[in-house]
Amino acid sequence: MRIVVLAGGIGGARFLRGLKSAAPDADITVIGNTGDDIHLFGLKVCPDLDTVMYTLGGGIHEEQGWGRAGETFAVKEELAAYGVGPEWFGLGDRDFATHIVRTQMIGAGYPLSAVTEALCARWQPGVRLLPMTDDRVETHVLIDDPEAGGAEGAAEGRAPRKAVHFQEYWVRLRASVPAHAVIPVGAEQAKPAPGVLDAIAGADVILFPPSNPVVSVGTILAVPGIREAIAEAGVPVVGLSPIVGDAPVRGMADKVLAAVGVESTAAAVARHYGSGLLDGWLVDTVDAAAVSEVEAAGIRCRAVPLMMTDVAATARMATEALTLAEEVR
Ligand code: GDP
Ligand code: FO1
Ligand code: CA
Repeated sequence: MRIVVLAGGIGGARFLRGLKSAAPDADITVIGNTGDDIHLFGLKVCPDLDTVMYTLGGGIHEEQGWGRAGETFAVKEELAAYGVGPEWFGLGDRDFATHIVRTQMIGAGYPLSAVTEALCARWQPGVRLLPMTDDRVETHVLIDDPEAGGAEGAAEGRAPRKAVHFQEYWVRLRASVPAHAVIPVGAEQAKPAPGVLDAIAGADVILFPPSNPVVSVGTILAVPGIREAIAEAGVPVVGLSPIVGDAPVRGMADKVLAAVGVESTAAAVARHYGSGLLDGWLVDTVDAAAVSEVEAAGIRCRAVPLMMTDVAATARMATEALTLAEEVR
């Protein structure tokens, strides 16, 4: 069975570990979000690709969910001693090596997809990991800026606003201020990476893990051609809710969902994807009351436990998703 999964970072990576356990013989292609990518210290950092690679390859910091296990921060401390920041982004020494290899290969002319394949040759994630695009896409978040616009902006009735990189919104600001808009800068001009559209067209089933619907799955769908290919693949598309009990299990999905005018409920996220894209949707048992609302929107829905507490529980979620896919096929 050929399974295509659209993945962000932690939610996507943990789900994939369960999926691999539930379907050990499946041929799994992961289309990874690169909108979180950031250039720091001259290096290209791809948090979501690395989170998937390290998690499936056994190198992840388990409790944290991102970055390397057994990490040290000598380089970060030395940079800080030179007064070179940003000090708010924690790049560890082991992780730095990944970004150095990646940046070196890109400088030598390799596309990100080829670089990712080379990095995965070491980690052996057991899936084919493709970036959504080889082109540069950077998610920015529009926030209030009391220092900009000044009297002129205020006189015109304009709220002074500024765009910050998604990592600045999340890691520096901890999503503590409202997000007015989420902009995947460069997405409109981006092309799907080699292999992405072929994987979708050749899939037997397409899964949306419990990844962030706006800044992970939403960004992948913003690359022209990907949403269309999924809708036209003619195979079951099944998603799992990252919202449990009207709140994200972790992270800032509530903030970025508000920015796109979507309530933080399992049903609202299903309706946001829509029946044109989604055939099936899993909500957590605490959200069982949402099932009828989702089905009324033309999406087959089941309530099952959706907490990824360990690999066995996550494998049961993956099995439920594949079972629902067979039901809607
Ligand atoms: P990120 O890039 O690291 O933010 O990871 P993803 O976008 O792949 O996934 C983030 C989403 O995973 C968040 O919105 C969380 O609510 C969701 N999530 C994390 N752990 C769980 C879990 O155990 N169950 C469910 N249903 N969602 C989860
Ligand atoms: N998340 C944090 O909360 N603080 C950090 O300092 C941080 C550093 C970091 C470095 C490499 C990497 O791959 C991920 C890192 N993350 C950090 C996680 C990252 O911001 C998130 O996983 C996602 O991009 C959010 O979707
Ligand atoms: Ca992410």
